[in-house]
Amino acid sequence: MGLAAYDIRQIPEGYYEPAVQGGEIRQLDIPGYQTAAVYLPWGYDNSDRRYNTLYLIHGGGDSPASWFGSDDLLKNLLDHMIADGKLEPLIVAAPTYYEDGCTRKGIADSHAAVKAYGPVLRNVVVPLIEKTFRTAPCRGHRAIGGFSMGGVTTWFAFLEAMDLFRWFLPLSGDCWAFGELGGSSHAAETAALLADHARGQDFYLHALTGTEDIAYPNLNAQIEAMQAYRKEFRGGENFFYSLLEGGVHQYPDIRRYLYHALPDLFRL
Ligand code: FER
Repeated sequence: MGLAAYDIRQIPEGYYEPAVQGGEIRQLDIPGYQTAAVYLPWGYDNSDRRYNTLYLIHGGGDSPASWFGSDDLLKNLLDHMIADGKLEPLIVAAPTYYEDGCTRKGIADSHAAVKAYGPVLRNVVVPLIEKTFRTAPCRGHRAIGGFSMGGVTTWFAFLEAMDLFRWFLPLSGDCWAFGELGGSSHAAETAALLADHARGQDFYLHALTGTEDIAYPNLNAQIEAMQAYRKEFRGGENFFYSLLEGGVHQYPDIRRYLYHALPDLFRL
């Protein structure tokens, strides 16, 4: 297949160890929802600049701590990328689609939570992040990405929030507009719907997954179907698809996708 690229960069040795210039993780209370984690880059408190913001959504059954808190691996990776000039300093907001007190986090419950999340993201999460932190508050400076159910969330944002986000990074997750695993079960309809929302819009979409990832068949079928819409999804211009040979449905490979894809965001 022509679109897929297999050149996903490897994370350099030492990037998971603490960097000399380290950012900070803050917890942010979101009304009605479980607490979000927010990465602020090194130097945030000593500047008055505004930052690009990535909204980064966790997988089903996981939490913001899956990105920031359970370990420092992603924080250290971002710190090193920024310190080495590979990535402009940015804010990474990791909110959750799970409501306060939610304990049912199976696939059907998570699907329902993600489907209901669009208005929350729009009316609660983004405004609160932008009130609390010095973000650059316009779509050219906002990205959304996520892993698995967070990838599903990212595709919903593509359909529902093109006015809020310009940059989209679905990681090992397909579009569920036509139901669970809709990227494969309803590939043609999904592609047509996405194309309807893409038409005439200025956006950047980079989907990434691994060939051994459980979501690969679903995402791959969807991406193949999307390639029928050449005017809307222009490979190498606004549409990218990267595959890691042997990559699996786990955060270590997902962090590698972020390492590979983040430097190309926010280039206007
Ligand atoms: C997929 C997208 C999301 C997928 C699985 C998920 C199997 C999520 C699963 C979960 O949260 O348990 O394409 O393929």
